[in-house]
Amino acid sequence: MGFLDSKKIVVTGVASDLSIAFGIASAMKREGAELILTYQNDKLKPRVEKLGAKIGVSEFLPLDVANEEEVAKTFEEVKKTWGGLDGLVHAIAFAPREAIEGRFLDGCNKDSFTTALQISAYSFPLLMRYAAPLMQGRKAAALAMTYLGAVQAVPNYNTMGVAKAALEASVRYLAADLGQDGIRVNAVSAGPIRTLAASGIKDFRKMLKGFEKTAPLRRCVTIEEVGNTAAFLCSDLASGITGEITYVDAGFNIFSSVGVEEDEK
Ligand code: 0WD
Repeated sequence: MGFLDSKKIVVTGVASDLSIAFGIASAMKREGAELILTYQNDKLKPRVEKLGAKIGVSEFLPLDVANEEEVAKTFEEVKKTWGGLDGLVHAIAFAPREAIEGRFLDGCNKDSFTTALQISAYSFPLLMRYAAPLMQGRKAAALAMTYLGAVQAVPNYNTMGVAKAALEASVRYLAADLGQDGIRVNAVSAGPIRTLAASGIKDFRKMLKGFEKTAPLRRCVTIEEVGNTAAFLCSDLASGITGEITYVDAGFNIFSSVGVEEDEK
């Protein structure tokens, strides 16, 4: 018996075995959930199918959040397959390279800003527009992935930080809106983890080193730890929690290094 037994959950954003979404899917599967994994394009399809097979998942659907027609079709397929939906995991982010390096204003133009906001933030309410009708009356839950750069100015994170702020606000507005339908909406704010997306952020390694020195637990977090928290938040164990941003970051966000000598940091 797992705490997600008989829950039917769509997980987006599995791109490699380092992906946070892979940690989430593994934890959810272990706790008894039935999963559909989505893949962004045909090139990624075989890779996602292989990763699914590793954890006993055999249902896959295409989903590029830049294409609303495809989003609509994907949820039609979910309806055909399951009749309804108990959970949705949004683990998707993208920003053009110039928007996640150097000085904020140098890389922030109309195109990079619009793309980052569309793919990384708007996509969550977009998915929920199609998912929510399938989630009615089922104690369903949705979850998004965010980062500290939403609430603090983190070097190089730049326009992605603006997108994550919009994503976190969307979590609260969706929670307020969908609570009356019994749908909960939360986010996990994870500490930095080396993944494909993270490798696009300038000086990411340096960030990891600084993080390990400063975080109260003196280490980084793993996709397994994020996965366990995500599984809990999507389960009935978290039935009283909605609209929350839960930090899984070894305590980094609560600590201020003001007053710590430079060589101790
Ligand atoms: O340190 C980190 N890695 C953190 C990541 C710390 C805190 C939060 N996050 C967030 C990310 O911002 C993202 O929202 O977690 C989520 C998952 O990120 P990840 O696991 O770090 O990244 P990755 O394994 O690269 O998966 C993100 C995936 C894409 O992978 P690639 O590497 O191919 O860009 O997002 C998907 C894609 O599979 N994706 C899309 N899916 C559908 N439609 C789209 C799209 N248009 N664009 C990207």
